[in-house]
Amino acid sequence: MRLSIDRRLTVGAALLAAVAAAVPATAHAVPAEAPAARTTVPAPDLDGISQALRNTLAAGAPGAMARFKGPEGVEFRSEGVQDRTTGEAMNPKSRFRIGSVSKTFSSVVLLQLVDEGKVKLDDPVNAYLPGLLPDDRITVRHLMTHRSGLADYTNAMFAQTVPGFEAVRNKVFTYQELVALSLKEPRTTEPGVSYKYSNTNFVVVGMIIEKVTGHGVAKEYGKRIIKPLKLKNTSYVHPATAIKGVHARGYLHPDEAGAPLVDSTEQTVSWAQSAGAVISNETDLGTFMSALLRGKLLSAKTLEAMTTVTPTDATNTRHYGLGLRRYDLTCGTQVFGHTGTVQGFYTYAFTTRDGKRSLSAMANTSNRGQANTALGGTLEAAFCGKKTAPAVMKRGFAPLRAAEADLPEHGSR
Ligand code: HEL
Repeated sequence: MRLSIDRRLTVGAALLAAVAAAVPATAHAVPAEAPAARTTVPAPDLDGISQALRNTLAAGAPGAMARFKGPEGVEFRSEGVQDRTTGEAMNPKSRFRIGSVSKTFSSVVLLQLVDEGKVKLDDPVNAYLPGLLPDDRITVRHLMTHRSGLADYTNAMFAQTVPGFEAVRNKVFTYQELVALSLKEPRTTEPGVSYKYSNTNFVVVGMIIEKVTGHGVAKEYGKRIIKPLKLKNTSYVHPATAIKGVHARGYLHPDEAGAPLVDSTEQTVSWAQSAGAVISNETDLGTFMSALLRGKLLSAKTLEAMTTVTPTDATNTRHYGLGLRRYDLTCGTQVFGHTGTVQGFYTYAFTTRDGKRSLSAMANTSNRGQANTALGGTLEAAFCGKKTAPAVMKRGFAPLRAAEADLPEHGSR
């Protein structure tokens, strides 16, 4: 049966949502039936990365780029433009908004505070922020694993894409205002019971960082991550609206088919803050994820906690740890990192568990599921290499690429 792409995404998303609801809320451990990760990683398919970028453009992105670093060195690939007005080609060194990849930065800071004995993962959030949450059972770990049940206020905020964005693009929120927006809505689950992605969790993580250190997250990201790793192109920018230096412009797709793209480059990102307001570039993201998984930022104990995952949907190929995703690719390679969606920008930043191979990819568009799915193809090409024969069916792994199975690769949060 042939379905339109939009219809296929809708059907796929509905199917994933239905099966995800059936995923049991297991303890914080990898399920017993999960197969072992493959230990040898195939050589990257660099042409495959370029093809995935071209597919991203064909799906509506003005530009897209990727950086792969492995034992053989660094490779950059780019397609299309980073500025639709000037026609400037996408520059692989350019800065861009990384959205929720910022959650991994917030998690590292929080876990360093755990390493220093200043925060305990299983303490109630209210022990650090008395009276903030209406339930003393919600712990710091629940926030970081998206199991708090705190509603994601951005669902209502961006129910209508462009009006929602324009209403907040120059707005400055306090953390408390964002939490209040969440608490106006019913909670989604009992604390700890099931995974439900919510930006609110990482707004509260930012508040804990601020309370425990006495500093805003910008200072803590700087001191603990950006300076030690010499990330020259990474900064937390809030509430200033510009992306400084050489950067890609971001283009938001309106909900209405055929409507012109909205240049969404400048915004406060105040609706996200510690959940999503970092600006970076592909090199810095690769350096960051690789250093993190190599154990350069955290103790072995907190890194183990961060990389201990539970499934986020019933495909058993997508998982979440503490502010960190694990994707199990079709060839059996497991990669850790995060994805990001902020108006005008899609990001993927992933690395192998040993930190020796990393892939960062971005497209300067958003609200275009097909483009995000196509960009996700860079991961398969980078970490699974050339596809020479149909994938062998393995227990617990998706037998086909999502596109081949009529499912979105990134269909659920
Ligand atoms: S959503 C996600 C991604 N995360 C979450 C966070 C982030 N980004 C947001 O919450 C932005 C949502 C609105 C984005 C906007 C668009 O596409 O630009 N969409 C609409 O307005 C739709 N009406 C789970 C996908 C993640 O990968 O972690 O980043």
